[in-house]
Amino acid sequence: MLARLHLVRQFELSIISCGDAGMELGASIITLLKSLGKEMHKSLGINSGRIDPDLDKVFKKYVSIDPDTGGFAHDLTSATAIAGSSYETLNKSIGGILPSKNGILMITVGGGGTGIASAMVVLKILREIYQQTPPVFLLLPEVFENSRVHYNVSQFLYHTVYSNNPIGNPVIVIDNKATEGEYKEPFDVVAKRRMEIIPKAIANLLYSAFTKPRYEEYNAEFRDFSEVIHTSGIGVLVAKDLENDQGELNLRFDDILFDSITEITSLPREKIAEARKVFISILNVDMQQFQFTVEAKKIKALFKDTSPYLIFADSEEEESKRPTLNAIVTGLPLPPRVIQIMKIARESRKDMIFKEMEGLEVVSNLDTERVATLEEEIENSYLKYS
Ligand SMILES: Nc1nc2c(ncn2[C@@H]2O[C@H](COP(=O)(O)OP(=O)(O)OP(=O)(O)O)[C@@H](O)[C@H]2O)c(=O)[nH]1
Ligand SMILES: [Mg+2]
Repeated sequence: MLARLHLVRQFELSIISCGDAGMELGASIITLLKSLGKEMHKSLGINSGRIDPDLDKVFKKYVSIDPDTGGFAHDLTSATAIAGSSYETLNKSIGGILPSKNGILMITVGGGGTGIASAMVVLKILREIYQQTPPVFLLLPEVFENSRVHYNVSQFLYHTVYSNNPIGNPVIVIDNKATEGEYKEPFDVVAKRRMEIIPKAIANLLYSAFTKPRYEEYNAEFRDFSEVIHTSGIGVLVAKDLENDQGELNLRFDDILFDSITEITSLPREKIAEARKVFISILNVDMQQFQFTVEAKKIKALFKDTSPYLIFADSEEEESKRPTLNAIVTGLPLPPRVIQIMKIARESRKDMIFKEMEGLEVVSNLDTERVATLEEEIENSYLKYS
């Protein structure tokens, strides 16, 4: 195989983080990248309430859509009305943080009222004024969380991905749902762990995309990463340690990757193989050439319509150089996990949803009948895949 020339570009990333969870994720990504020697110069935090001094140090710009409220208790109706009135303020701040043509812009958000409402305004501004539809990293709620959060996330996914005329941003979902190994742990422990693992995975992926590969044959880079995260539809973020607590390595990359995506999406293997784009970074693995070649080939053979971009690299972390596999897989068939969230939202909030929709500016152009049949439609379209 002919190795192409690997160009290590200048690192240029802008991030817009909405709501408490979105800002926490964004702040950790920025801080981690800085510790890896990749400084970000353009970032915007959006929240309600006054700025948290610790976060203020991290974000270059901050907008509060309502300084007098500490949050909207996940209420999308009130948050949407207020976020909409911040259109001009947000527009000014967004104009100042956009990256150049070669840079990457990304958005982070959780399912709260402030986060989802302001993210919807941000996406509107980016599309209307700047003709951009950057990727959104969306934190999905655990199944027993407040139904409002499920409703917010459903609304967001509907408008960005599933409606007849979607805004069109790729949505890369990251999940609060406990994995098999986590079911016995309390939710706050799992939730806290997510806030550590997710930013770390995103930082690692970005770091890899902008760094020199260890092997020239597996030399995924910035433009591949950019292509993958800009592929429309639903994507997932994979974050796996390859070493267990006893220091044993698991090098079955294909199983690790597929099991992890199955856990997040509930999609079966053959459906995951239909993903349109895949970027995989394997960091800090020290192994014989023939082994990684075999493993890499296995991964490449597993995806039907795409050949994954793959990079083996070393991080510049000072303390622990843990072997890790991180990936972003985009353009997936409709994940059952998304249907589950829409179902929870609909079952518990059907009446509320219709009442709320009457007052919602952002969704006022929604066809209510269509929303009512959305779940059924989605299930039917899912049948194709099951
Ligand atoms: N894993 C994890 N998830 C969190 C955490 N905080 C919030 N979330 C997720 O984000 C959702 C709530 O979003 P927030 O970001 O707190 O809400 P907000 O955007 O500030 O909006 P308000 O409702 O107005 O406060 C929760 O239902 C969780 O799913 C956290 O510390 N860890
Ligand atoms: Mg909040």
